[in-house]
Amino acid sequence: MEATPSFHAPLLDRPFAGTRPFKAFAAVVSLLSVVALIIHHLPSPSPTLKPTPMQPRGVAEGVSAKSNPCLLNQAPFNWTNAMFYWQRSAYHFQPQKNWMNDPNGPLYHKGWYHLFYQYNPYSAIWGNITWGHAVSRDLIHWLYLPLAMVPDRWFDFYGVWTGSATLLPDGQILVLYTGKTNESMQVQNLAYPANLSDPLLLHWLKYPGNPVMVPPLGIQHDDFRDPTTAWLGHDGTWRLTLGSKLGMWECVDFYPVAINGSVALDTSALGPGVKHVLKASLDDTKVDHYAIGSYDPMTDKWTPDNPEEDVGVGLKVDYGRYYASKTFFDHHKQRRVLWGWINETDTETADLQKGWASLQTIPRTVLYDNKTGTNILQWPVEEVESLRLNNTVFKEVVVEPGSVVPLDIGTATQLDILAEFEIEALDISSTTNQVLDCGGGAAERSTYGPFGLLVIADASLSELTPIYFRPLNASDRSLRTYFCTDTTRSSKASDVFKQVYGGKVPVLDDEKYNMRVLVDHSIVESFGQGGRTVISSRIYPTEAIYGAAKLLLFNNASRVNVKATLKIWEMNSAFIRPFPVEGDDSV
Ligand code: DQQ
Repeated sequence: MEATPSFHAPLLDRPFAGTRPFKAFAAVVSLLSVVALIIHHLPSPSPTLKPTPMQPRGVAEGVSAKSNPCLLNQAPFNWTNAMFYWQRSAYHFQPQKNWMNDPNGPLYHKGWYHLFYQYNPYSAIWGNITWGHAVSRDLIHWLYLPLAMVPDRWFDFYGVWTGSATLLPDGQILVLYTGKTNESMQVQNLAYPANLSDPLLLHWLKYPGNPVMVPPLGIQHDDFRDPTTAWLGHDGTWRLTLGSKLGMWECVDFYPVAINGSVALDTSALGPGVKHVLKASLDDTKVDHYAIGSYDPMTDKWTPDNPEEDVGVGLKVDYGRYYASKTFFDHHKQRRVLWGWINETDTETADLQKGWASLQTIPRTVLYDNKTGTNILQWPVEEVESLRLNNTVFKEVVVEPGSVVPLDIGTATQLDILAEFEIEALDISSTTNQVLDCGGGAAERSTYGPFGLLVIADASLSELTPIYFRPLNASDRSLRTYFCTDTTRSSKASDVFKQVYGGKVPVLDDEKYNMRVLVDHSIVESFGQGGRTVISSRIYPTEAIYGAAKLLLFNNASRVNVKATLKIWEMNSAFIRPFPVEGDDSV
């Protein structure tokens, strides 16, 4: 396929002002020492109660309520139904309506993947938190099921909050979740399926002896939440981690990765050749941070490989709009699968008008990157490729400094893009030092970049979202590369939070620059260098929608040509609809 270059520099001038890049700061954290959970014989099940409808609660009443403070003084944009309709994703999981946040208790059981999620059955803003439930054969096409758990006991009266599932060796499934009690204390509760032989796990029972854990001495009553999947220790005791506070850790995740980088491991795996990833969702900044380290099962102590890149000060799971992620070991396909919550960057007023808010990422496999030894690799599960339709290939398209090249692919709102870039005539020694990071966005030029893709752009480039590499000279004359997404020009609407996202990405000597980008209407998930650095972003264009959405290459380097080779698939929509469960109207 031929691509026609267009020689002008449309990214140099900003047609409208963006917000300053947001800077995460290091939080001082405290992780509760590993808590032993001894699982006793379970008592006989008791019937669950009907959900009690409650008034929606706002920011002041709880964690996780969405807020984009900088939008408070913005005049509301004149959104139309056609714009709202376009924003809804076609192949990402989201409920039929209303609010969703954290993924909870993912598991595989009798041929079905189960996803539970924090869900408000009554509104498109956070509140009334229950466990929504959906099942899938392949992690892509989903069937909504009735709510799995609702706040109906004193120990979860103000919300069935986040939790994880543990599969016991005898086949039982146990869920531990945080309940916010009738006195607003955060406690940990046990729940289990009423009927394990039901592949859909439709009915869930709460252990009558709940709570099984209450905040220990010295921990505030509202700083004790989000238990991980448990793992079996050398002494036959199950262990798990929970988040607590100096700088609140939410949704902690803790799992082993194989150093050889080729296999995934069950959560209880230990021994030589194994490292452990510790992830925390930082409540202050709403960012998921992780670090790789060593776990000593005898002392239950985890030590980061690189103390300068400890949890909270080093790597992010995803540098975009992403939070509360959780992995599970998929024993069916022997892989570790990561889910993450992507929230909105528009206003709550707009969410209420749309009738929905938030979606989940495409599930990603996670492996240790044995080439760099410093990071994990995230990659969309292979099943997403079943949605690929026709593809278009572009070979060695030369993009000159300060130019864009339109890619003629027809409809450009549902795409899976694989792109490889080479810089011509790289000469590190002759360049000067430059500002590291993603800079002020794609309009900020330097010797070798930025270069990459413009997704969801209109013909006049009045709206566009650049996804790009920014190779820069560090002071030691090494080349350091950043992988970035600039949403500052993705929408003309002023009541949308816009930001430049990104982080450093290792590019090894024998590697070309490569990215994979999943475009699905208002969600764009980008994977740099095979998934070493990942960025999920929300975009709300007003003109670059439906048939007006285009895809282009750009090169805003000041001195070098870039050569791009791409394979681009149009993506089908996933089949996501209610499961016909008799007598249920809650899904
Ligand atoms: N969301 C849940 C909490 C968790 C927070 C409440 C993270 O359990 O800490 O909806 O988004």
